[in-house]
Amino acid sequence: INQDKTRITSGGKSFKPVKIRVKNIKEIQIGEDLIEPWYFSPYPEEFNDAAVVYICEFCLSYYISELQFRRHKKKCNLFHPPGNQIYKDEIENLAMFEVNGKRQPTYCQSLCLLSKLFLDHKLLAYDTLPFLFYILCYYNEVGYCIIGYFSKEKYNMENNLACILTLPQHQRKGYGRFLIAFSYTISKMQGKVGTPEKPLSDLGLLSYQQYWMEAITEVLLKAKEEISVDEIAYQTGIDQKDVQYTLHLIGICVYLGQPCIRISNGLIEMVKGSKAKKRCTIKNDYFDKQWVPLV
Ligand code: 1VU
Repeated sequence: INQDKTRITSGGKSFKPVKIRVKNIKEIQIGEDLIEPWYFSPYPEEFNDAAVVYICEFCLSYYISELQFRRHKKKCNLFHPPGNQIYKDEIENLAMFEVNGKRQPTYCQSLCLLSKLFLDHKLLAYDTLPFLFYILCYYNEVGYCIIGYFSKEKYNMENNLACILTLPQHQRKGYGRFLIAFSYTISKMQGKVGTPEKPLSDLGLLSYQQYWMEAITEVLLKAKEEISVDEIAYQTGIDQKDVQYTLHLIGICVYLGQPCIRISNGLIEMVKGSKAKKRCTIKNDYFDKQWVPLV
């Protein structure tokens, strides 16, 4: 380990130095929440010694001085992400905003810095121009506070999601599932199927496996007759490879003279139970009627 806290490791046969960055930010405060980051994120170097990094819950700008942060809060006039509101659920007080990385580079770079604190396996996108960002917020009388987001490359024909995050204080409440479902809803609106960018983190994989399993089982249970992998992909927006992967993963592909699908009562109960737990599901009526996916 060097003095600058980088570690030189061997990367296989030919010796390749690999820099491993150690966690640099001790705590962040965003809104009312004080959160301990999980990983390194390239905030300016002077932030490394700060006890707390203060992050504005609306514009995501960051400060190490509480005084400067308070001054910022007095004059910050942003009360929602700087993009178009494309979805609103007035029962759950949830809204989705589409932010263009080309038009709002500062906000999107701040969002990437924030999300890197909880993502280990992704490089930080300094160039936000090729991405759209879909920000999930809950709203109250003060404004629209970020819960999580996913990004999507504008001109990628395969990947319908590049990066996904639910802020730690909101995790395990179904928002990750909501964001994943949203990415597939957009694919279906575009008449496409899609897959998330690889690699997936451990938590990303767990969330996707659960989503794929529920979405595919639901289609299978509704099917009145034989159904092909292509048809399942079409109905769910999940690409054919992920459909096949999931069918094998849940072990419902059996060979009875020909490939068949056998769904156990256990799986049906599990999917029903999981659905019953979900607080927020996507409703087509809640989309802005004027909005169409950009790409
Ligand atoms: O709650 P259920 O059991 O009904 O469903 C969960 C569960 O099956 C699974 N899951 C987990 N299982 C075990 N331990 C966990 N900690 C865990 N977290 C999730 O996923 C189902 C959905 O759960 P959720 O809808 O409540 O999901 P969250 O809101 O907690 O968000 C999931 C993500 C992955 C977004 C969240 O954990 C997160 O932001 N993690 C840090 C960043 C990250 O790893 N992102 C994914 C990187 S991969 C990538 O971006 C490329 C596409």
